[in-house]
Amino acid sequence: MTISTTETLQPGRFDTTHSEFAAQLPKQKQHIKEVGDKFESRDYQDWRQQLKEEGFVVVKNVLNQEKAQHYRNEILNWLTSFGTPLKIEDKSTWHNKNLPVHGLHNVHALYSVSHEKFVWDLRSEPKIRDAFGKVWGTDELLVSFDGLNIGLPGLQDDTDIEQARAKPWQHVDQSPFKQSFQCVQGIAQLSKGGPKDGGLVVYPKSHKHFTEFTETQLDKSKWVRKDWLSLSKEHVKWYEEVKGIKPYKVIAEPGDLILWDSRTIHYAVLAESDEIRTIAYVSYSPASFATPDALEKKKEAFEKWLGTTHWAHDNINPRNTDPVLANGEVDPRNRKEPIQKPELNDIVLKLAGVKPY
Ligand SMILES: O=C(O)CCC(=O)C(=O)O
Ligand SMILES: [Fe+2]
Repeated sequence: MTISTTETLQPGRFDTTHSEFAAQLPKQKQHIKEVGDKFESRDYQDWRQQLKEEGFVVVKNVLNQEKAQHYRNEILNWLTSFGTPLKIEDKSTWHNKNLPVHGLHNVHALYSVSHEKFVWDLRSEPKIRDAFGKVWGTDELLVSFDGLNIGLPGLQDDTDIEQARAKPWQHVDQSPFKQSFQCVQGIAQLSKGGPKDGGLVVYPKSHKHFTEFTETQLDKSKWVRKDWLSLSKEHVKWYEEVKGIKPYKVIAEPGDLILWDSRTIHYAVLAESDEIRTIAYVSYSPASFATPDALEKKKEAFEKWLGTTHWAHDNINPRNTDPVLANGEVDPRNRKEPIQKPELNDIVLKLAGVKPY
């Protein structure tokens, strides 16, 4: 099955007309800013200090090896559940046409995968929730309905797509209209993430220059509300040459949790090794950050088994596009619900924003 661009997969991120939250909800905005400022005003004796200072951190061993292996297997079983010739043990079958429709950068977020039971089991893991709880100072959290990243080294495709995929794609996942610490993104690392393996690249400390960057390097009249900002070569040059910030490949092991501030510049690199990258995106924020409107949208997305973006509490724009094949037809293998539905327990319903705290 052929690739679809990130744009077609994530309509919500590109919908600039949605939600006038910033202008209309000053109280909510103030609350979010206060919580974020509080985090940044303190010093910590643990990993939070690195998150605060460097804009990213690896929290070790939030899952034991058995669990990491279990979730990895679930991801690979899901990938091979579409009745295509794809076989994990046979590299010659690693062709894009044998995969479910996904984003250019190996993000899988369609076919209701965001709501598979194993994804919800992972989101419910106590040590993952605790890590975010420590950042935000509350265990009353919402979670994003986010996707997976599955990187098959040397995945075959059309040459132009292979070339596009290999290029750096520096970006931040926060709108310039949001000028404070308010979203922490996460990767539950389920495969090896050594120097040669596929993985996240960050620009340490770049989060500290977000305000200056957006005010001086962007045309303010073109600021958009979506939580996605792609950086041009000139923008990257500004960070590298004016601010002296260099990219850093994050090293992580199965069972670790990578966290980063959404204002930190980042992208992912492809593997130079044989390791299949298997990770799940997880992001949690305080339930108090969400407006009634956002909660309503979240509930609807949950009920329809739709994914959203990296953000748990805002810009809840469901990914309600069908997977479209290269020939323009909707994939006949499309699913409108997960293969195995999650258990609708209290933890899941509260994280989903369906049940109030
Ligand atoms: O897959 C990755 O490491 C990064 C993807 C990304 O940019 C994100 O999750 O915001
Ligand atoms: Fe990102």
